[in-house]
Amino acid sequence: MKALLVNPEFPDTYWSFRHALSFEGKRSAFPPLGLLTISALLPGSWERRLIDMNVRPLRSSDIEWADIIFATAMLVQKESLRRVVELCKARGKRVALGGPYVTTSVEELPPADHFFLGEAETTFPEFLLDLERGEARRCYQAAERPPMSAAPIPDFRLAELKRYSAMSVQYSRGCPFRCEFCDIIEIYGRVPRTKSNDQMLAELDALRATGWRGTVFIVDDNFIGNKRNVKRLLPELAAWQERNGRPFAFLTEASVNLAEDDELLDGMRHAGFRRVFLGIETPVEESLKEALKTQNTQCNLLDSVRKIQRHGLEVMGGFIVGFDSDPEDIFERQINFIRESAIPLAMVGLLNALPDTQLWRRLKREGRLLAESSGDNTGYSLNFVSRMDPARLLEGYRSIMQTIYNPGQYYQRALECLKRVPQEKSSPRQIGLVYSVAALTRIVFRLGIRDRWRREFWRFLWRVITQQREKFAEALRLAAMGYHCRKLTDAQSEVFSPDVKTIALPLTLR
Ligand code: B12
Ligand code: SF4
Repeated sequence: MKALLVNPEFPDTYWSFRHALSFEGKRSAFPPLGLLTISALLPGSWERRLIDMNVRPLRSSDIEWADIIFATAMLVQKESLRRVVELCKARGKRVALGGPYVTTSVEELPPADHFFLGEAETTFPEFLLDLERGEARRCYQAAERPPMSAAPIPDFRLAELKRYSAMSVQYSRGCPFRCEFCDIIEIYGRVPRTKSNDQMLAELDALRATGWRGTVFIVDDNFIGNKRNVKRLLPELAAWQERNGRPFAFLTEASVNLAEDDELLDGMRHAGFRRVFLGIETPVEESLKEALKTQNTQCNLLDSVRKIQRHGLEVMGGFIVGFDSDPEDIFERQINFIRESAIPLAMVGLLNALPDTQLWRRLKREGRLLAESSGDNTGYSLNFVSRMDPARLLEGYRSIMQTIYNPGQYYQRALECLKRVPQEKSSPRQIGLVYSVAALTRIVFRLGIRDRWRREFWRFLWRVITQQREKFAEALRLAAMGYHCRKLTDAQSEVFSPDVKTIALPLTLR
């Protein structure tokens, strides 16, 4: 059998990092780990090809070659997925779909042959047996979430590693918290399941054996969801890094209560964690309570961020506007918080009701749902009737994005962040390699010569060189990321019109 695994195209959003990746000569930030996992579950005798459409186009010849197509998607990829299915079905191919969009969608799904809802470690082997017997069903959904011991080592070699800026591995699934807007706890559950230490280290060995060096994203929804197990893993991870010449710099996602735990912070630092994405959401306590994000109300958020930064971790943050409890001055408060926290990469989004979340169910009860979310919470669209006047909300959201990604503001935050986060002596070679001469030349040409904000760029660089020269490579990375976010902000603001996307659409439920 010949299996074609397809990751549909992402739109150009803040999360695509596209404008920053071009400096490094990369096509995409991360490979599709779900498909690499599925590939590892296929029988050894099967031939397989991965087409990540964010890295290379899907050609007719790829489809012709295949006996069966396996495609994944997040909500935000649904249009591209639909086109992929049409192309494959037009050629008479068998198509199977899985991933978060298929799992949570309330809309009619594209006309594929098989659907996998939820995690596939137990259902996929069952499907393969059914297929062999000619009895493959239309829908597969496990009665229970599989243990992480069932997850195979992903088929890393299937991906064109050179085209990505980072690799992904996963340690745990699920999160113990209960934020109202979150679909993680619906898809992956509230009891975090982790891999064993041996399993995790074997995965890292496999990744290292591919020749990969540099950033590795531990894609857990909340890396510290099971603190007890993480604390057991971290010393082993640090020892593994030491033994292997510190090949990886880790990046992950965690809840803000990470700041309460010095043992965890020290453990992460020693194990080579360099960046962490925190779900901060909002500095407004009432809105946090409304969102059931109580873990963020039990601390001083600014102090927590500062403490994490002091432990050698650059903080990236997720922020949301559009809660019912948001006060009129929410936009200024978010801007001030982001400035004071020195978070360069602040991913601010509009509250979106993702399918089948607690928020979705409440808004449905209240008769306030308008449509399925586009999946992109930065796209100037609301899928529910907001308490705040929608035009004011969208305008305020725009003002946040334009302010925080204004180069003056952005470079200031980046400088402050560099100052706060101590440089690790033993960062992997990645920084040197990634920001090689070619990347440096591209950045200088684009930001220092062609860009209309070049004066701010040179001022930023001058201050880095004179005050924190050892962080030069980090500074360039941040400059590239800021450029990406500004390009998107400019592009989105141009097409933004407060009344276009808030029109009620008929909601068709599956
Ligand atoms: C890494 C990651 C990213 C990476 C991209 C990774 C990539 N190239 O695919 C980055 C950081 C770029 C990213 C961005 C975004 N992401 Co994201 N991301 C994740 C994260 C944390 C891990 C994904 C992963 O690798 N998982 C590990 C693999 C093993 O799990 P899996 O993909 O679920 O696959 C399993 C099953 O689903 C199934 N399966 C999956 N596909 C298929 C296909 C077939 C055929 C079969 C049989 C089975 C199958 O089998 C696998 C094994 O069980 C998930 C959360 C999560 N826990 O998965 C969110 C998640 C997928 N992202 C999400 C979102 C919303 C986004 C953004 C839109 C951000 C935003 N908030 O606006 C952007 C969109 C990207 C863009 N450019 O616009 C949502 C998706 C919700 C939805 N219903 O679609 C998730 C679930 C998290 C969340 N709630 O916020 N993301
Ligand atoms: S902490 Fe993050 S992953 Fe956990 S429930 Fe809240 S939003 Fe979801």
